[in-house]
Amino acid sequence: MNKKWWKEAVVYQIYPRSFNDSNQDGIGDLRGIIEKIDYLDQLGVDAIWLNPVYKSPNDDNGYDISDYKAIMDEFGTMEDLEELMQVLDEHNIKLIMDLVLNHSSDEHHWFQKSRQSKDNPYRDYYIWRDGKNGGPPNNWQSFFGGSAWKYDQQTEQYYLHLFSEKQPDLNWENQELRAKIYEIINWWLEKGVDGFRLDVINLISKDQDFPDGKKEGLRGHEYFANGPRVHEFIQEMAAKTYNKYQAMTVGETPFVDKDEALNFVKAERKEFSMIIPFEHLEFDSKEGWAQISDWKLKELKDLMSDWQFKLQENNGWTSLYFCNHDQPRIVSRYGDDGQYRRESAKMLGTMLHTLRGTPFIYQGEEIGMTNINFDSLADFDDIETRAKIREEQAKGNLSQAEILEIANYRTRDNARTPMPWNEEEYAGFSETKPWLKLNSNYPEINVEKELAASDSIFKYYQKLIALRKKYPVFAYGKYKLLLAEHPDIYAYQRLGSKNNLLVLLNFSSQAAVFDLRTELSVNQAELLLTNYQSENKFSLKGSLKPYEARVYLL
Ligand code: ISL
Ligand code: CA
Repeated sequence: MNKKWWKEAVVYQIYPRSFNDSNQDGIGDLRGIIEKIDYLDQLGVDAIWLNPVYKSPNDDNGYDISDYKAIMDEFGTMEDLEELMQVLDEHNIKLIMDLVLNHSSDEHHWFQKSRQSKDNPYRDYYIWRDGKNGGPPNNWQSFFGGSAWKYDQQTEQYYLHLFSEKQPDLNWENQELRAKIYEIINWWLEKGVDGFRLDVINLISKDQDFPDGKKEGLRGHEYFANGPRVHEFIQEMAAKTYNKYQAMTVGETPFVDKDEALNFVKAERKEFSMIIPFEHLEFDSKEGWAQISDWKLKELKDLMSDWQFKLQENNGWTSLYFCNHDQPRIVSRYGDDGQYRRESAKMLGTMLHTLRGTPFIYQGEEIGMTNINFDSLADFDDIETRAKIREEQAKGNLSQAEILEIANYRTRDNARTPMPWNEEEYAGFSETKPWLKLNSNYPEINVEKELAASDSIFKYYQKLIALRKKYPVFAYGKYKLLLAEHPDIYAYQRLGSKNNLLVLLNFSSQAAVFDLRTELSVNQAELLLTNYQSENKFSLKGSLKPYEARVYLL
C-alpha cells in the first residue's frame, strides 16, 4: 500500500497574518505562532502549512514575493522562523512552506531589472509582448478582474499578470530562471523544511502562441492552465529539488478535473505527493460570483466518489479540505452556522478525516468559525472581493445591499478574520485593533470557550486525529460508496487489511432514515465516534439525527 508519512499526517493550515500577534501591532506573526505550539500539539496535528511569509509588499497578502529568501518584516525575522522550526521539531510537527513560483512581486529585483530595457539579461524572466491593434496582446483575463496584460511605458510593451498588476508572471520557458527557482527550493530544503504547497503551479506553462481564449469561464484558461510544457517543467523541478528529499508536495491546481489530476499525482510520475482540487468547492458558484447556486448532496457525493475511485485505482493521492484562506467557512456553506453549528461542524470534520487522502484543517475550523457579516463594502480587504465588487457596481444589476450580501457570502475575508482566542477586546489575538475586523461573534466562538465546552468541536477533532493515528485503515483503506442515491445521507466504507470503517453522515437539518441491508451484511460494529450521545447499538437500518455523524469499526 505504499506507505508515506504524509499519507498518515493531518495538516493544519496557518494564515500567519491572522493567527496570533506577539508584538501588538495588530498583525499576526511568527513569534505569535511559536506562542501557540502547545495548542497545535494538543490538537494532535502532524504538520503545519504556513501561507507565504517571505518578503512582500502585500498586494495579495504575501502571494506577491519580492525576496524568496527573506522574511516579511511584519512577520518577523529569519531567526524567528528558525526558532519556529526548532520548536516544531521538538514537538514532532513538520513544516510545509508555501511557494509562489508562477509569479513574483513587481518589486522583486528580477522584475525591476526586467522592465528597464528590452535587452537586459532579466527581460526574459517575465512575459513581455507587443500590443495588438492598440490593445493588449490577447483577451486573457486576470483572476482578479480585467485584462491579464499591463502596458509598461518604459519599453512600450505589455507584461502578463494572471493575478494582480503587482504579480507579473514568471517566464518558465527561460532555463536560467528555472535554474534560479530550483536553487531557491533547494535552499529551503537544506534549511530543513519538510515540504511545499505550490501556488497555482499548473499555470506555469503558457501556450507560446498566446491565442485568444474562446472557452467559458476565465478567458484564456485553456491556454494557460495545464499548458503544453507543464509536466515537463514540474518533472524537471521535482528531479532537481524535492524528490531528492522525503519532502511532501501539494500542488495547487485550479482548472484540474480528476483525469488531469492523475497526471500530477500518479506516484510513478514523481511530480507531486498530492494536489489541491477545486471541483468540490465550486458547486455554489456555477452561475458566477454574483449568484449563489443551489446544490444537492447527490452532486457532492458523486463528485467526491469519482475523485476517490479515480485516485485509488491509479495509485494517486489527494489532499482533503473544505476551507482555506481563499474559501468561505465550511459550516456556513455545507453545514448550518445557526442552530446546528456544532453538530454540522463535527459532521463535516468527520468527512474530512475519513475520506481517502490527507486532511488539511484550516485555522478556526476546529472551533467551528463561521462566515462574517460585514456591514459596509468598505470593510473588505481581500483584493479579489474588491475587484468583484467594482465589477458588479459597474454592471449595475445589483443594489449595494445585494452586493454586500453576496460579498459577505463569497469573500476570502471569511477565512481571514483574526483567530479568536478568548472573549476579551480583540479576542486575545492582539491588544490593538487587528488588520482585519474580527468576526462579530467572537465572544461566543473562541478557543477558550471551545476548550471548556462539554460538546467541544475541538475535542471532537482531537479524537478524529487520534483515531487516524490508531487505525491505519483511516489513511490506507479503500473507499467504497454506499447508499449512492440517498438525498441526505453520505455513507461510505473504508476497507483495510485488518479492519473496515463505516461512515454515516447526515447533511440535512432533519432526521434521515437509512437501510443498508442490501449493501452490507454485518451485524456487529464498534461505534468509534459520533457527534451525538449514543447508546452504541449497531443496526443496518435506522435513522440519523440532524447533521449526525457516525464512524463504526467493522
Ligand atoms: O481564491 C480564489 C477563489 O476565491 C481563486 O480564484 C484563487 O485566486 C486561486 O485559487 C489561486 O489561489 C492562490 O493564488 C493566488 C492567491 O491570491 C491565493 O490566495 C492563492 O491561494 C495568487 O497567488
Ligand atoms: Ca505582530
